[in-house]
Amino acid sequence: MTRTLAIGPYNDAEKQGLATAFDPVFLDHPGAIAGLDAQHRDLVTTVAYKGHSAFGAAEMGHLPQLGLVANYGVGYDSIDVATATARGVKVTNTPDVLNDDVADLAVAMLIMQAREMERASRWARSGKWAERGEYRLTRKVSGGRVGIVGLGRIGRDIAERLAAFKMEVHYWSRTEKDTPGWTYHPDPVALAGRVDYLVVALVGGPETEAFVSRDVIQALGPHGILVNISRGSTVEEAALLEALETGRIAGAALDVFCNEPKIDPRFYALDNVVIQPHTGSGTVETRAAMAKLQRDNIGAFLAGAPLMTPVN
Ligand code: 8YV
Repeated sequence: MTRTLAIGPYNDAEKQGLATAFDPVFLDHPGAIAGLDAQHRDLVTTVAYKGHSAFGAAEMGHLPQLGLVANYGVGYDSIDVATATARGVKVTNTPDVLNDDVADLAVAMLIMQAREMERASRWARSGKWAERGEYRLTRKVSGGRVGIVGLGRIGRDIAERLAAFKMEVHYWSRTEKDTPGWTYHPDPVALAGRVDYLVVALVGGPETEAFVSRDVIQALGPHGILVNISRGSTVEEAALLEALETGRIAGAALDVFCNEPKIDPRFYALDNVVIQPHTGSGTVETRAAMAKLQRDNIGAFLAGAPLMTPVN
């Protein structure tokens, strides 16, 4: 019986990689752990985790010998790290290898929303271009003012890309960073009031829950566009929906939502929202790199070597 469980929606290549390296038992969902027989659960030392369902005290409680939860993803807000630490369980994630893809998508979504690319495409496809003429004018991105909420590794990569678009870069972060030419705002409401575009690049989890609050959204104003590539939980979603429905902000481009993938259907009815199904890191190259880093962490743990990217 294997010491490793691979839990979550792995694709074929990821399954193959894990199977070759560790011959794990694959489970679709953490809820399936309880269904394993107790003899097997007692042997498990390692979990390769993927997905966004909660992995907490109940799941860990079924695995008395658990020593490692190796998360597939930079964000590990679904894993109860405090409980893991208290139980002596190490947690690892997959930072950095996805920064480029997530930053690329953030920039693409910002432009897509400002230039109304999805609506303009529909205009052309539906024959309206030929019937009614040119699509209406949209908004200029280059040279605009952008605010980044959370200047971690991904936030910084987004800001660098947008600086190349000659944008004025403003940011909020827990502490001021060494970023010559970029303007720090200790207050997220003040930041939102100064910019045309607000890009959320926070970590998920209880500390950032609804950090982009009703007041922040209100401050962004009727010409403002919100981009979120972090977690649905970082934005006060009810306030965002209201602001989009009533024109209190101009639009949003969202890769993440509360209750993914069963997102609030009110989003589907909105013309001023670009929706992506949480694909920030979703390229063949980056997902392969994430899968490898997850396997490297598991390999190191099983060999008693230092972990590559521990979070606790
Ligand atoms: C997910 C992500 O890992 O890295 C993160 O934090 O949100 C994504 O890259 C991916 O969707 C697989 O669950």
